[in-house]
Amino acid sequence: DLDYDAWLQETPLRGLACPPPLRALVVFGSPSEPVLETAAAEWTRAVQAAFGERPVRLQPSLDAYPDAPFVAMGLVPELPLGLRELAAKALEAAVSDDAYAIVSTGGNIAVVAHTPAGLLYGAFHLIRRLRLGQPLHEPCVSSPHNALRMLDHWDNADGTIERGYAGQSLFYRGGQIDFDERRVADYARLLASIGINAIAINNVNVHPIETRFLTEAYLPGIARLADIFRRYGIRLFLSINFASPVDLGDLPTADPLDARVEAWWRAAADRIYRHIPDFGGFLVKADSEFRPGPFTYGRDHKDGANMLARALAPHGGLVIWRAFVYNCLMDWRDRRSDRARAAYDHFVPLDGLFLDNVLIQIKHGPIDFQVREPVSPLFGGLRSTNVMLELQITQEYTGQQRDVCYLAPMWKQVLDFDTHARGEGSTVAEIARGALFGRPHGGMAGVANVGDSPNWTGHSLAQANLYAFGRLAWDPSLDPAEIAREWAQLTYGDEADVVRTVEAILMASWPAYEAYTAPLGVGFMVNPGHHDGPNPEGYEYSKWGTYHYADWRGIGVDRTMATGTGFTGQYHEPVRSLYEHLETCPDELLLFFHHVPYTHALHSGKTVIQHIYDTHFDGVEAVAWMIEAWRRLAGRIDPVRFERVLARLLDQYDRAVEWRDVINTYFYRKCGIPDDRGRLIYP
Ligand code: BDP
Repeated sequence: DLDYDAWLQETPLRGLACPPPLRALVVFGSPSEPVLETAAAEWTRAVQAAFGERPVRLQPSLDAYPDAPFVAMGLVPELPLGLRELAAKALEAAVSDDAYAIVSTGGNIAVVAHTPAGLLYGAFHLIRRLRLGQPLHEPCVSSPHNALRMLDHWDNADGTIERGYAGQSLFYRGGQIDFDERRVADYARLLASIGINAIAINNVNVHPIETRFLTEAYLPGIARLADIFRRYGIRLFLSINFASPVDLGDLPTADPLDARVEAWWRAAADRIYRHIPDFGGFLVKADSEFRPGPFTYGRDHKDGANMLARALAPHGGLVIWRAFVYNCLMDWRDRRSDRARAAYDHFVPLDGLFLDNVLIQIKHGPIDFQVREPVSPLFGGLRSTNVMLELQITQEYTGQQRDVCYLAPMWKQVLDFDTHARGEGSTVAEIARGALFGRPHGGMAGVANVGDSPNWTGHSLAQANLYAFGRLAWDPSLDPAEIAREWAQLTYGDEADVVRTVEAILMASWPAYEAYTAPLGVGFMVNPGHHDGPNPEGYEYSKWGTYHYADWRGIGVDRTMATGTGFTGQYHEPVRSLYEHLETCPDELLLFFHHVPYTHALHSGKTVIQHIYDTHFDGVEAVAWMIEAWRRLAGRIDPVRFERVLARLLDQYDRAVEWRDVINTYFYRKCGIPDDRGRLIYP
């Protein structure tokens, strides 16, 4: 199954002879360094796959170059003198330990870095060039934008995955740490190849079994997982249950200011580090959606996070504390209570009070991973606190990996969004990495979209989302279309028409999904619980705070300062005014910020209701086009992969039709305004 190799295909490169330097490999560095060995092994494997020839491993020597041309991989201090100077110079400007450079000397190619991890990323870069047919010799230097490039797994010990659409967990079965070592290693190499360097291996909703992960019963198994990821430069994190001291039966309280509780967590941290010396730290969902937290004891998030941070600090561990905190028992009749406000309202008053090894992980939007949301104003609100951007790679609200929905263009908009927190240029990308406010920690986390299905992600095209997440976490300046192209070529080979078509399908997919689902930023309208498929009032009269307020006159949530919930006031100017006023609010977010009559004219010139009708028809047409485009690739993609995607696209068509008809009919019946193209018939 070629899907298993994802973007690291091992098919021979047709019609190419092995370039001479690729016939030999010389590694400069301590041979006992596992990540360095991984780098060498990956390169060797890639060359062998491409040319059927295994590079000869030459013995490094500090005074003489080998006679034959070669590829070198080396840590700067271990390099022979001339090369060392060249390498040091190339890496001069690179601040990160994970940076690498490619330098070329007299026909040879050298991948150089300050750390083994840097070499691993450099090796994968060279592999990418090889598979993309790019010049191998070209000098370059690359340094990751984000220090933390992390995946959050929402895997449960029983093997299920919360919001998982690609089978069962790769790590657990039946309440035990139980995994296929080869599979996990193959997963780790996929992640390393896109620069991922951290992984939280269990769900943020921590159940009784995973609470026991902190005990001797589970730590040896977790340490075996950590061993595998370590070889690929990936540090392991655990999601923890804030009430662990109570739930494990050790203490009567989990009050963060109780000395016994702090001592308990210190002991827990010490125990973990005995098993996993490079353990990353804790990921915490507290006081959110019925999870326990410091509020139970009249304490706040700072008290909770700092207590855990003190336990981890002696070992260099981090606390990643989620900002996804809101009252999930809201009252829809109270227009002033607005879930969108919650994260900012909770965390901004605590700015500056968190310890230096705490990061606040913020979902990109203020609500919950909808197909369209504004960027969370909390990014511009915290100045003296480490933050991290949380994205959802798993397609909970974007088609559940039955529909294709390439999310990189959405993420790119988030990263480029200018908060104006320190004037123009205060982008989320600069804030998340910690640079804008000079913070010691920062990064990006994505909720993983993989499971044990043979192609990792259920929908093969959803692999592109995982790939793009890693590439953007490394370099947010990359263009999503280019990433799509790169992914398509690495995955399906270099036939131009195939690459172009796959890129076009991917790039059309998010707009299409948005078109046939909830309109104009209003969100939700999904079936409660599993969050898939249309249900216009599924959440309208429930407690979760996700309302659209549609009645016979109009729709949308008034979040203005003038007449609404005041949410717009959480943004800096000029963003605040942009969203506050109907005249300037971008169409795609209109219903997120304003309640308007169906006859309100958009900037596009259409009325809201006609826009809804039209986009829903257009969205279905877009899926029909994707099917046609994919079908034209028959015979040019291997049949297994071709049919698998085709089946998903055909299913998507039916789903899009259902969305279209349910949403359009709903609004038609609400307002009675006919479609000006006569496509709706009142039953
Ligand atoms: C929501 C999911 C829920 C998660 C929650 C979270 O529906 O399963 O537990 O987010 O992020 O999107 O904590």
